[in-house]
Amino acid sequence: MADEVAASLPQVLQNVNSATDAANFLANASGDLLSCRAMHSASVTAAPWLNSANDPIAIEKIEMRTVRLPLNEPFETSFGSIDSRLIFLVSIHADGLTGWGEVVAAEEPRYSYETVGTAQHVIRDYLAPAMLSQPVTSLNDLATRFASFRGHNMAKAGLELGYMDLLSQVSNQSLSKTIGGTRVRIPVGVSLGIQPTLAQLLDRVEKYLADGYRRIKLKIKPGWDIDVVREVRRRHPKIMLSVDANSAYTLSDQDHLKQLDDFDLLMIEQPLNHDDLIDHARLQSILKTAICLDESITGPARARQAIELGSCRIINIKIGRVGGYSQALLIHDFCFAKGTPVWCGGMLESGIGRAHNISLASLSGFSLPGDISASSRYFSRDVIFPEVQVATDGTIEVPTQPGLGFNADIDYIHSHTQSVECLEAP
Ligand code: OSB
Ligand code: MG
Repeated sequence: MADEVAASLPQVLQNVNSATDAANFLANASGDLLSCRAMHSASVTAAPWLNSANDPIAIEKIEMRTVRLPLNEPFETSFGSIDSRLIFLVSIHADGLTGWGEVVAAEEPRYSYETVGTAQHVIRDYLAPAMLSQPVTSLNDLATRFASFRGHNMAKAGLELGYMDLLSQVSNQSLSKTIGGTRVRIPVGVSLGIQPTLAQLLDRVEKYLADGYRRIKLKIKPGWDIDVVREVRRRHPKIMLSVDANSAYTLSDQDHLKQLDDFDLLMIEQPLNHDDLIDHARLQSILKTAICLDESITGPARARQAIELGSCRIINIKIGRVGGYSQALLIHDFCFAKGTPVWCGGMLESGIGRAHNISLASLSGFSLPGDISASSRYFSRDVIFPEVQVATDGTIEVPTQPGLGFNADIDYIHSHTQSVECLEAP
């Protein structure tokens, strides 16, 4: 098994040779994972995203832009319902090229403490000046500059995304290839919000299964859980089915949650508090079903702790939540070495964030279907062309063109823009 894992690891990730190496790697890092990883990989030339073989990139301008897109249908979770998405795009300009990124923060601090407003502030006043102060030599260089600012992972990630699109264009290779991705197509699932009625939910399930999606995830909350899941499972005995509670329960609900063990679920995502690991470990010890952590995994150290404590058996990686590609790659490497399956979560991204998720999910460790749906699942028109499409076998093709592999639809973006702010090199 270990050999199999090693054999399928891309060259760029082979600097983590075993689970023990990976564990030491994260344990020793205590607060400075990046420099640790940089040291570790100093001799690995096939890691352009860490220590770039390219000339340093002198960023001339960073543009922050908000764009409001209506959602095809309201999206309801245990923390509320939204019917439009304020998309926060960043573009990074250098040498006549533009790299695109997305800050996935929402308007209100419900899923995370970050909001569009806090991210604008932190990028404007701290991260952009750090990025513009001198040419960026590598992803590691950028991440090291950002590491001196605490938290605000979605803000950091937005800029790392834009930088990685730009770096891939400069290197004339796909983003997937730049980060060591190996998959040519990625399997995907769909996340279904809480519906007004069970009949409407059952309709949605039918529709997305007919579209080919490989896994159905149901949002749950107290009052919309056991009976709903029982009925979906009764009608679809064989499908890959999971649930996501977005922290709607406490440990005192353990007997209630234990009933979910009857439905052969792939996982129960984030049942307990958003920053908890301890109670999840207690819950996992009494559940047959795997717990998957989303909100609680805010970075590589938390991923290591969650696995060591037995807080979960599966990890959801969102580039925004963990602070960018630098951190997502570390978590991926670690989980891969430990044999913990990971999958790529979603944040109702526009096509820009969605395209980055596709590249991330092309890494070998992403063995479970991601929450990466077609553009049309959320938006009647997306900000990129071509749109993201899901084939009838429930997979999305990983682009091979240089950079993101999708084009920003500038006219459409401009027509829906709410605010623009330009940050320039001194
Ligand atoms: O918990 O995974 C989540 C959307 C917004 C915030 C948090 C979550 C979600 C989703 C939808 O479940 C995933 C997607 O399709 O983008
Ligand atoms: Mg979730």
